[in-house]
Amino acid sequence: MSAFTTELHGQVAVVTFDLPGEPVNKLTAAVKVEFEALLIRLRDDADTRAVVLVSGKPNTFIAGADIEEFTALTTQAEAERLSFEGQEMVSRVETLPKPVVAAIHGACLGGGLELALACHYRIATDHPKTQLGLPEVQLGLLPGAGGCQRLPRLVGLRAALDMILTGKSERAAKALRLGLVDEVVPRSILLRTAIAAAERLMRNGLPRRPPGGGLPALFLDRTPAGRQLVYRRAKAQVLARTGGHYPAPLAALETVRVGLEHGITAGLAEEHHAFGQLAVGDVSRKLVQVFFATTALKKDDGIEAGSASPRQIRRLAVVGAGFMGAGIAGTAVGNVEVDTRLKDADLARVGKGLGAATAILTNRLERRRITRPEYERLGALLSGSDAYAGFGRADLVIEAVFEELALKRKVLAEVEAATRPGTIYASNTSTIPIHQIAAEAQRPEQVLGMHFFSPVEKMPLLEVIPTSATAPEAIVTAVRFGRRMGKTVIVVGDRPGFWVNRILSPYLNEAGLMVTEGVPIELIDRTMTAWGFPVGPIALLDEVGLDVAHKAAETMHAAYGDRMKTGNALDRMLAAGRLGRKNGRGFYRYRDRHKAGPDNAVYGLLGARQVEDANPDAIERRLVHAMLNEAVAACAESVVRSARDGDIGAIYGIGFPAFRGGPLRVIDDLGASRVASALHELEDQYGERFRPAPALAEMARQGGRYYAT
Ligand code: T1G
Repeated sequence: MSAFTTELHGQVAVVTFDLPGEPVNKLTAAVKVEFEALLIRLRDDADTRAVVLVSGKPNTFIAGADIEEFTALTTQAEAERLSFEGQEMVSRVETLPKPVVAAIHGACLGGGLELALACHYRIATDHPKTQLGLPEVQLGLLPGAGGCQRLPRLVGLRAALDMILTGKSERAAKALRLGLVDEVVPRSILLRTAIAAAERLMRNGLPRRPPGGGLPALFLDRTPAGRQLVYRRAKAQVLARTGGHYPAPLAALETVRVGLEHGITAGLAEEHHAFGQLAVGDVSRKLVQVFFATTALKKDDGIEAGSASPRQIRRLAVVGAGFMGAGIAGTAVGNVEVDTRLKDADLARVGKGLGAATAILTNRLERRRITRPEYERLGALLSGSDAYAGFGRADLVIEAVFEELALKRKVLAEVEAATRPGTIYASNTSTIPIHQIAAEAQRPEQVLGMHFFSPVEKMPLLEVIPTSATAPEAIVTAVRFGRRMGKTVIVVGDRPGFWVNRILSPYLNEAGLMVTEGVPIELIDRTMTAWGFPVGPIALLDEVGLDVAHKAAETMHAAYGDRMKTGNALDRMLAAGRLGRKNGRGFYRYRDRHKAGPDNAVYGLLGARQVEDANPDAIERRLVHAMLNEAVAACAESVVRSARDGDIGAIYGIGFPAFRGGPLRVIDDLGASRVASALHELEDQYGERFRPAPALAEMARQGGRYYAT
């Protein structure tokens, strides 16, 4: 069945792209063949003097090349050819002797945007689902159908690099400001406007687009010297962001440079050559696996499909107006647009929390993600109280009070008394088992955990933790609500620390032990950022807060015994009044809340003498294997339902390096027996906390893996 239908409106051929049987339009090999045949027909059809390309999908223009198709390619030559053919197809649009107008509603991404760039005019709808971007670098690729050549020529070098090197998408309003689209219209008049534009181009010829950007662009975008400056700065930024672990952005930058400095033909050749290299590389393979795992999780409600329906959440209440509670409230209002009441014991804290929640909206307003009217409307959804007034109307209550079991039980009892029987209660606890919190609950079937990560408005993961008593309806409601908040949600087992803090704890403990041994703080952190983490373990302790970390460590030690025993580092730091970033004094010094460097006084405080010849490889080996070993143990206890959930949880929860695929992929790549041997060596050297988990020893014996491929 054809992917394209054509209807003549006067002398304008309206081509509708609607890939049969697919939720989105993708550029497959078959689609390319059909589209190129259609272009020839349109070229030769005397009745057609202009073309409009529109999508038949509800919220997608074109989602790009078919990721499944090119990941099936095995050789660089095949991948290079796929890119070359994509370039050829797109060029045939640009060279069609009749104007082509792209009428864009919904996701216009990757090859979809590259196709639109080759059209002669672009109109986008102002709908929130309309996003334009070249996300290829997020898949370890680069735009391989001419995007690296056309985008810089349309919007300027700096704006193009900003999109290509990050893979970020832009909404229609920003796209218009950039010159990426020529008009933005409401969805209802998109087709009519596109046909009118096509007729105008038929009459008046193609639009001339004077280069924009003012004086800065005159030098930085349009002179070789200026562009050299831009290339150098862009490369430095990429390396600072990626640590050199991700080849795609660097290859994309080089492809853009070649095209601008040596002409589009050279640029296209560089583009398909680089695409071929990247597409068969391990980093791209890993990032595509992360993409498909994330996509699959969008449809995974954590319960047997169809076994329960989610309840509608019209009103949310959050208990605890601290950093996390305010973040949850602000993100819920901003993303779900739900009426949200923030409650705390005293009004001063409520006021502070409302301020922090509103700041999330203000940040979006300043970044022009929302308009002033939207800002006012969303802000009006927020309210606060030092009493449970209004909780009787809440459909979901999220508790985010201090990590104290007795306090959490008290709040649960108060909330149950103030809410309806059908109200769902979620604790944002980071380590305390939910069944302990719910031990005296009147309605345990409504109680579960929703563990957000800090800062809530930025971190993409949510752990939903049901107990054995939690009703499936409560689970699916929490999962769907978390997804509407913009989170990737994994449903995890009700064991202390759940998944992310379970695997993080031995890693942080080991780092703390190293500091008491005198291993330089900066060397520890630099070693792990070089390995691919966004921040090092010691800096992470300061970020989380040493009091919070200490509380969590106590819970984990009580639950798992000496394997999770922490040294006395945190005790001594707290005794000295050091809380980390939050009070400007931790393992690091802070100036105006910015990290100023390690505080050497810490070594004295911990009774440690700095070691001069600490070995980064030994640091990496200890810390990585501490985490891998715990991941195996937690998997064996079914803390996660699959290796997919475990890897996605680590990547989105603690920034585990995505190019490595996650802790369980790392174990598969290294091989269980090699990991077990390394742990035996570490056990001999540092003690039984490194003893391989029984499940790992078994995997080593059986040659077991977590993934089939
Ligand atoms: N290829 C293959 N499958 C895709 C796909 C794609 N490009 N995009 C989506 N799908 C599938 C997805 O796996 C899911 O499948 C279903 O469509 C619905 O997706 C030459 C080489 C478009 C914003 O990176 O960001 O172009 O699970 O649940 O929430 O330079 O999908 O139903 O079987 O996510 O409405 C670049 C990736 C490709 C865009 C829609 N393009 N897709 O989100 O639906 S590389 C991308 C998305 C490229 C060129 C290069 C999102 C979406 P299933 P969904 P959604």
